[in-house]
Amino acid sequence: MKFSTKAIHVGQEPDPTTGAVITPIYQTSTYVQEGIGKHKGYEYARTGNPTRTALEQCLASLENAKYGLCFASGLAAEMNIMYMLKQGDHVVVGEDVYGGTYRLFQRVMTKYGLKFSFVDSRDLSNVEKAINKETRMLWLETPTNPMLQLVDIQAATKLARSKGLITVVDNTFASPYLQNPLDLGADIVVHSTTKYIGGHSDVVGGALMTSNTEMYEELKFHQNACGGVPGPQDCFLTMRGVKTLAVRMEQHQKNAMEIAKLLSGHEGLEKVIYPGLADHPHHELAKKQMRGFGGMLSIVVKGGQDAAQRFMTGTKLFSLAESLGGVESLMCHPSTMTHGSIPKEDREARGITDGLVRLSVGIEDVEDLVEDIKTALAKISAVTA
Ligand code: P1T
Repeated sequence: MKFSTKAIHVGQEPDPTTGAVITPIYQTSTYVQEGIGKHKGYEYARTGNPTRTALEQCLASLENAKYGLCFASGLAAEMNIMYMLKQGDHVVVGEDVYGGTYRLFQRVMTKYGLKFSFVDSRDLSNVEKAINKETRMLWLETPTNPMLQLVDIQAATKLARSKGLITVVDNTFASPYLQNPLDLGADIVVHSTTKYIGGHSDVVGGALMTSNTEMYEELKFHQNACGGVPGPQDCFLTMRGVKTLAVRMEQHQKNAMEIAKLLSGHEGLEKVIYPGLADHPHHELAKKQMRGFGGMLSIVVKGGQDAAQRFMTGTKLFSLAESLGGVESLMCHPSTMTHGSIPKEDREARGITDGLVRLSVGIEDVEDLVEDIKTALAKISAVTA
């Protein structure tokens, strides 16, 4: 079965009781048992809920995985993976990750005796050097948030496997429509479903997928034992969103390419970062491991925060807001918003300067988006000229 068909049908057979075409919201916390141990597969809704099961099966199919598990947020999914580790374990992390991921690892998990090395994973020799006898996991994001760097998943997982490490790939930016890390050797893929999978900026959620039965059993045990599960309404909304993922992603990336071309070489900008541009350092890798270049791009505005501010408040359609991947276009200022929890020095060393603006290009009519960006660009150049 092909991607769009899976998104619309897997896990979503008509409801056996009523024939409802759409999986109902099973708004219940518990299920009646006919006798001790005699039930229809569901006992208590933290452990399982049919609306959630449908979403878990659907999302697993989109990542070509055997198993899927859903959570209350992307960070709850990440936390569930952290429960696989124990005191003293070490994780090598590709350093350009979502600020909340950095905060979870560095400010929460270190309290429990886990250790993290943040390295530039574009060069895998940095990963190799950081591995020690306590290392258990390699954690990667690709493309990264917000610098849109790519990591060669196949080469990274080969290295990790040779050292006995679990490889986790956060696939939020690409979405399963554009990239399937498990097919390239990763053990676990994680998503903030709040983003492209949900797609409408109306629900927060997370998911992880794996084909490794042993890992799944452990992760499933922790999902129930630790409890960061989503409610059935949230699962319903996410499933409603995911049905159109393919058509949305096509439009997101078509629009993003147009905007990237418009921005490229503009006198008010220092840099335009989009994997679809031939001058992106990982353009060839993007063509190899992804099926498209996605809807995210970042720019560095000349003139620092003031100029970035003029650009970001000069638009009418692009709204200044955290998050990404919804149908509407958004802009964000990573150094003060999504990556504000990273110390300034570390942030700037990674290129997250005060002039950096991240764009989540929506699926509005591209002509309107182009006009909007042109107006905002005029606001920077009017001052820098
Ligand atoms: O927000 P939540 O659903 O908990 O997902 C966390 C998360 C995980 N991974 C990546 C790559 C992410 O981008 C995020 C959340 N990111 C934003 C809110 C943002 O604006 O970048």
